[in-house]
Amino acid sequence: MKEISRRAFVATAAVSASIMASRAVVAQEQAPANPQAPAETPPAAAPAPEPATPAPAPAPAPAAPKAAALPAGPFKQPPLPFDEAALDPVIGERTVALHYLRHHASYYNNLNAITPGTKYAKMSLEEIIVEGDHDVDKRFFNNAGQAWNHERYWEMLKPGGPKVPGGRLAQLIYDNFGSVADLKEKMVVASANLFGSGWTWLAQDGSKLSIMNANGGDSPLTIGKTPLLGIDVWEHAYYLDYENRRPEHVKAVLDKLVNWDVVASRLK
Ligand code: MN3
Repeated sequence: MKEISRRAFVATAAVSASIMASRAVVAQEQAPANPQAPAETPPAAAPAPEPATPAPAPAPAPAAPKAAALPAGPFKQPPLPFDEAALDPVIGERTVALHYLRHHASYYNNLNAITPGTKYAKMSLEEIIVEGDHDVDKRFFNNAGQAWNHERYWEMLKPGGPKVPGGRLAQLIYDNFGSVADLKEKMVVASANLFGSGWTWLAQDGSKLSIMNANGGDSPLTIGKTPLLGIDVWEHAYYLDYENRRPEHVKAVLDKLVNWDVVASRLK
């Protein structure tokens, strides 16, 4: 069945190539005689032959990847601190599986491929981020940044934590933003204004909290601030569940998933 379709396609392509070739010859031959003359209209290409058999049924959706693909090291991806279905329905199981096992894992695989024999081979992720930020070759910075960002991301989404900030973190949010609701609203707006792929961060600098957008794998680490809470707004983080509705996704994560104990534990 497939073989017939492929042969039909090859035959059609061969006819088209032949027509194109003859057109080129005609144009070349006519050009010197009368450059202003309109190009000869070639005969219309023959319609593609109908396939002899019905098209095959669409393949079933691929299963979520399995943990066997985890990077071997020396840079190793930490285990996901919850079940892949644990964030459903805010973030679906398939999104988590693809995000963790393919996207996040790829950054360790890349580091394991590119760091041997370089000054980065023995560094921690944080050290690569700070050092690699000044390197013209951004592969080290980008992959270490994304590996590190996602480690904090999964940790911060770990189910079971309080859904509202408390203690010193609550006071800092009150002092800097007026309320938790205002902080969340500003983060949603900021995320919507981030052009392309990146992260919307809540960062700390002493008693000052601020919201910042970062492109690609950048983070507050590169400007000496403490990353408290980072929302991944690369499309792979939300597209299966929210399509292009990024603000809706960010609001749902802030309202329903963030483990505020983990965020508070990052305060300096
Ligand atoms: Mn991501």
